[in-house]
Amino acid sequence: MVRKDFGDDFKWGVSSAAFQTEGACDADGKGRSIWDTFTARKGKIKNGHNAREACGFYRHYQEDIALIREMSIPNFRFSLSWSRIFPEGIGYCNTKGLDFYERLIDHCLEQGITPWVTLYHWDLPQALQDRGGWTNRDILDWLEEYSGCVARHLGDRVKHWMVLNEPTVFTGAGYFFGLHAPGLTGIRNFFPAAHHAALAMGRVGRLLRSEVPDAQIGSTFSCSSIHPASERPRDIAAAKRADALINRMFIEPALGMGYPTTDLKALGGIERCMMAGDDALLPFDFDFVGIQCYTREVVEYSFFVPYLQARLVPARKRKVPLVTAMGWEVYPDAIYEMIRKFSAYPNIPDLYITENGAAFPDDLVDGRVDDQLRLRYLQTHLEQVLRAKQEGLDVHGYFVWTLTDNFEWAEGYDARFGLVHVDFETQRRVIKASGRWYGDFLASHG
Ligand code: GCO
Repeated sequence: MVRKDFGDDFKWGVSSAAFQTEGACDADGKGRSIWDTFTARKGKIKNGHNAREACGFYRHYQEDIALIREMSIPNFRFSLSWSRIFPEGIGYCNTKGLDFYERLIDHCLEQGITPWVTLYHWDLPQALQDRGGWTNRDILDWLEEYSGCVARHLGDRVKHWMVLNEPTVFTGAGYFFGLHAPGLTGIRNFFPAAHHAALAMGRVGRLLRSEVPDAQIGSTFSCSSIHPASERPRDIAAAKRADALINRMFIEPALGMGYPTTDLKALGGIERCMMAGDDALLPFDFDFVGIQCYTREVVEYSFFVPYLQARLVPARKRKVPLVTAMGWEVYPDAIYEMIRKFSAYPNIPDLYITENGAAFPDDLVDGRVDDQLRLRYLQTHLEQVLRAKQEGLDVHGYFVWTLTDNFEWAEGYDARFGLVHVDFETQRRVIKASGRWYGDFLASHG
């Protein structure tokens, strides 16, 4: 497998997110986000870690862009911190915060790296959460104010935009399970948050299209290949419900198909959050869809799980040959299966893999990290992307998650996903063997 096999137009990149990397949590007038609040709460993050410093990307961005260049990676996906730009979420715009992104984007472009910007990667301004956050329909206006401002300032240079990162995860983990910020639980919070997130994609998509008419506009979706635990009809039906929730709930309304309520009756509740005319506001003709796939899930029927009546059988219990530090099964076919699944939608726009990667425990020995498991993970997943491409499926790019080891949400700093190792005491960076491999792969034109 060589780079050329993917074609000359295929977009290669690496992805990251503001809260996980920037640190500088109150520098230059930045406001607090729900993740600043959540990480300060006892028992929410493994080992009590927080992201006040993270990888110090706010100060080290030039060094990190030099690493991207060193690895010959042509595209860099990162997110903007809303509360850096609007400390209170709306109203006063903090030019120092905006200036940081101006510098970052200019520096990318000077170095020949194309910036891909995610508007919302989970760090909602706390001031807006105090007014209900995603459960309040006003979020659509708030998000529009912020997005319009950044599109007007950065749209002359940024031509690839993503509205949301993984709505399933931030509404599910943040507003149903309480495992992520803002730590709310129950369908009372989840359904309105989810419906507003679904509406946000269309609302902001239309805004970006008018502010930056020559931009490519997308949004990103988490997905996992879903396999029933057995051939028993009740496991097959359980897998179908899990698929509706995990893979279909946000992409289908965006494509104009509505929520997948036929296969997951419990989702009916979300329709009670709908106002007259919402049906027409949910769809948007995105230029691209980012799919983010790491693993598969095996699903069995469970009487005890409310609403879903299904549960995921943990990889460790299934005795699979290899799991990552997140406890996720290494199952490269999943990414192929997901490209197939998304390609099958009749009106699907261009597909990109906007995230794929793996956390493994790394050892820094004599200034090197020989992370063969991660290297192999990336190779085998890319082979599956190539397989999809060779079968004529429409996939246009691949972005590794992630550039540097960083703050992995509730897992803190233990789960290292980077192509680049970070010593969080000294902020020293070392390109791992996997990063060297990716760099050599990209530099050799086959
Ligand atoms: C996510 C994010 C990333 C994660 C990555 C590994 O979707 O969870 O986009 O922020 O760090 O997926 O879990």
